[in-house]
Amino acid sequence: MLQRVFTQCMLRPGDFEPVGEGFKVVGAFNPGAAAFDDEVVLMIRVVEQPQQSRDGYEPSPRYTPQDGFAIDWLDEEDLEYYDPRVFHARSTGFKRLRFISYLKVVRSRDGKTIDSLDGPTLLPETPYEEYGIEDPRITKIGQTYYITYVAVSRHGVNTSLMSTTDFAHFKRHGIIFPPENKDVLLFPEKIAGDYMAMHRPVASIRFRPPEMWLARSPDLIHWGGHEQLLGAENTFENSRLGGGTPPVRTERGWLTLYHGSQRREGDPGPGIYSAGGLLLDLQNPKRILAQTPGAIMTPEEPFETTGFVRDVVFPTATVERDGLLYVYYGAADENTGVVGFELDALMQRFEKRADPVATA
Ligand code: MAN
Repeated sequence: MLQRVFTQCMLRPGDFEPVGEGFKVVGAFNPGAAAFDDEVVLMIRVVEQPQQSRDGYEPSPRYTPQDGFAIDWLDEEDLEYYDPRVFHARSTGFKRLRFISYLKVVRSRDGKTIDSLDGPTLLPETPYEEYGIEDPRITKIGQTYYITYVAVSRHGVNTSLMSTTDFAHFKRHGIIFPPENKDVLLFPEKIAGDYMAMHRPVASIRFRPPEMWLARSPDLIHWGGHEQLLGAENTFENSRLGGGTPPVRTERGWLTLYHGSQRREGDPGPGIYSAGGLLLDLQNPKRILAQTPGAIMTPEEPFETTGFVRDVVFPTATVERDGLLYVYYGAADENTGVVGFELDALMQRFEKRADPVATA
């Protein structure tokens, strides 16, 4: 592991009041983050669960602007319970989420502690968001902050886009990657004439664990030129792998951290989530120039090992401050953390790949 200069748990569910009547907050994690004025602005995924119970049934929430928070009651006898995040219905093979997520803007002056919790709350708006909006990633392009986020509904799990210049007013641009696609990270500038994104399609006919892909766009809305970037190669990512932090320009290439999940022997539930790093060619990000040979960050602290889903560190943003890379991340699908790494020490960790192009 890479030595952490500091680790700070910034937010826990108890820091937030629920928005849904009769709901409780069970998560405040997977933050988008960006330097804005002299501060760090974070967009937190806040997660709520219904408090009501009914004998023989389990509640699965949804939200629409017309009806507000609503609950569907699922027959307990039809459900399997191996994942704390979802119910699996035996009769249909379909899933429902056990919670609902939305986004909340908070601010920090020192990048480690929260000064203000009273930023805007962004709730689901469209039928494609009725089961929640999750996992925002922020990239500044020109003077605009673009936010990719995961939107969940009966139609599947897609990635949508919104933008802002002030973190007070947000414009929604709709779906940019249809179901199922998550972990979409925008590059901060055009490359060879196109905007670029990393994305993570999830196939239902699977030959390998999910992989990271690249795509290009003339306008951030229409995406094509899809190419595979990276598949699982290390043990820590043998169950799944996906983009983590939006790429930032360094002299040696685009620096981005990604997450991998390692399955536990004989356990169908979520695995152990750790993080690794990539350096991509500045002119042609399809070329992986270097990779950390294993994970640089793995669950260690109690707020990372114990929570809604145990053993998760899930990096979602980086901000550079005084030679340190501040890495913002979700911990145990419950809390928001930040670690500081020496940027130099991180860069020394990267190893050249034998063949930068062949990743299949
Ligand atoms: C997975 C997890 C959950 C998330 C759903 C839908 O089950 O990442 O946290 O809510 O997918 O995106």
